[in-house]
Amino acid sequence: MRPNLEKLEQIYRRPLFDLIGESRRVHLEFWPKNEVQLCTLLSVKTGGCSEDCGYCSQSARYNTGLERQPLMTKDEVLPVAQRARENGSTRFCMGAAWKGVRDGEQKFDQMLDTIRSVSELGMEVCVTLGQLGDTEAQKLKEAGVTAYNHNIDTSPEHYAKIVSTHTFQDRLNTISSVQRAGMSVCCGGILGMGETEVDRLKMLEVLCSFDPAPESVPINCLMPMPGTPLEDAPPVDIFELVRLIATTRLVLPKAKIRLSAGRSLLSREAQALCFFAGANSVFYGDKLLTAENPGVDEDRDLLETLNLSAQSPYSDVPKPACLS
Ligand code: SAM
Ligand code: DTB
Ligand code: SF4
Repeated sequence: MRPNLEKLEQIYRRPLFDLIGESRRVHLEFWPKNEVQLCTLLSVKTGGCSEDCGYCSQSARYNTGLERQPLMTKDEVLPVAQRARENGSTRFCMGAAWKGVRDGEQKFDQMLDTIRSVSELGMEVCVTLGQLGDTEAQKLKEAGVTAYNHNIDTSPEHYAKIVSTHTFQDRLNTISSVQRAGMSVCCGGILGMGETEVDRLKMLEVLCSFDPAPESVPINCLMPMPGTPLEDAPPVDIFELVRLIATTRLVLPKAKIRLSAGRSLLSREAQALCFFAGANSVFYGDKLLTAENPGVDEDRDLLETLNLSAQSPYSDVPKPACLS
């Protein structure tokens, strides 16, 4: 389904209980098992980024007090990935504070080497390294990347108010390279950057135009970072978040919808409503890239209370002992 803005608005503006009732029905049709995908994030290169994304603690343009960390070695990354797997994560996502990567660069070769080793652990491997072209995408795919995360973050119109060092079209070009290489696309955005609800639906309209459709859609709520232009942005209204999740579930029924950054700012009840409306994936582990996330124990307790279980990626990968 490729809904236009008018159709998306019609869905989004339905009475709340009609909307989430319908999204729950569709959710159960495509995802009948009451499961949530657990993904662990690791920032493999932190801070000092050339870009000026107004929400990001890692931009070198702002004094955010963040300590920079150079690219982690394979030997540093592997134990973290192993622990994530033992904790029940089925997707491991490595993020780097880069504008992008180019074939031939030492840092790209180092990443490829790390990816090859991580992919042997049997988890889905996702990376988010910024801009890339066809050659880089092909090499990442060959190294074992299953999904590439590259968010469009907001509407095409609002994007230029948040970032000036690259364009919305640059983001789309990278996504096209990822698709040509045959990797899954993980693409979503951030709520709470001063955009309107219509901007959010315009972002969703773009996501719906992707061919193939995005395999996963992270929905982040802005975590205001001290020192960034958006440090004082007000929190996202929970019912607006729930409406967007429900609308996304209805128009992208097969996507994993990841309740992403900002979960530590939501109550257990608010998160429950998001899962009911169609979210079926989270970042799992005490830390996102630089910001905090609910603790593993807290999340285990929440999932148990809501009778949700961890989703397995490939049926032939044995479940870690702690979950069997
Ligand atoms: N540098 C790469 C890029 O920009 O694609 C990868 C890392 S970047 C930190 C990945 C995504 O994290 C961003 O596109 C944005 O959606 C999300 N993000 C970053 N800072 C955030 C914040 N303060 N609150 C919510 N989401 C954030
Ligand atoms: C995504 O959509 N959210 C993640 C992941 N993709 C890379 C990143 C969230 C970052 C939150 C802020 C931080 O930790 O600095
Ligand atoms: Fe750099 Fe990515 Fe942060 Fe933008 S979002 S400043 S590209 S790390």
